Amino acid sequence: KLRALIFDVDGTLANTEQDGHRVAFNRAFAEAGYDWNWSVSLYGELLAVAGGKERIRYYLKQYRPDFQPPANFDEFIANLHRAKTHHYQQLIATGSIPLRPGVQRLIKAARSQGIRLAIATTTAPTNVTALLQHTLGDESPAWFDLIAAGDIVPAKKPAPDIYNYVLRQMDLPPHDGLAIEDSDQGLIAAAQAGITTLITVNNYTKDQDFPQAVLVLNHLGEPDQPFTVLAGDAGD
Ligand code: XBP
Ligand code: MG
Repeated sequence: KLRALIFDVDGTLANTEQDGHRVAFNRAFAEAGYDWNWSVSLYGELLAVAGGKERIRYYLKQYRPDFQPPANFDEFIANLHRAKTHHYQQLIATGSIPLRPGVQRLIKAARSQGIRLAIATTTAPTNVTALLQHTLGDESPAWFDLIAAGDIVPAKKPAPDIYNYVLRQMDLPPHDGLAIEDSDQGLIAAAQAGITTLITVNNYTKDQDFPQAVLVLNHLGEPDQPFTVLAGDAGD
């Protein structure tokens, strides 16, 4: 029996990457005096690494081989990332990034049927509450039994750690939950934790492969905007 929905955030609840996180990274870099500008297509490549701090490190190593890392490199990255989080929250506060189709409907339907809700994401916890509050209202973070986010586990997706953490904290057997993800890395994380996973693709993930997904949709759908099944069995 389905007892819980476990949502990914970025790319799943909302298309936050291109116009949210990417822009926030660029603002933080410019503010710190660096000419590192992440284009829409470069950012697509950088999304191979989950986690903002991890992504900045990867970028410097792969694309800025001449960059001389300061002695306190961890602190340097943490400071840049803190500035990025600040810019991200300012962007979210403008309300320019809406929830994807069907997200609000599904969350409300689950609540009314007593299905538990949780979040399993790589992004910082404050980014999750900011997005929920600006799209679903100030009370909405409390609708979730658990918001598992960011550095709460040492290994980010595609490691299963964040999903295992959610299962443990909710005392939930994996087969009682359904994960909703948008990316191959999120799918690998959830599947390794033994959780059935539904994928809703977006522009950054539409060409990825989702062999372990129970269902792949273009989005979750609304009455006036039906979803399309891209792979899997809609269960007739
Ligand atoms: C997506 C990510 C995050 C965001 C940036 O996470 O990989 O790193 O791109 O957020 P998910 P931070 O799809 O699991 O929600 O800079 O806060 O890491
Ligand atoms: Mg995602």
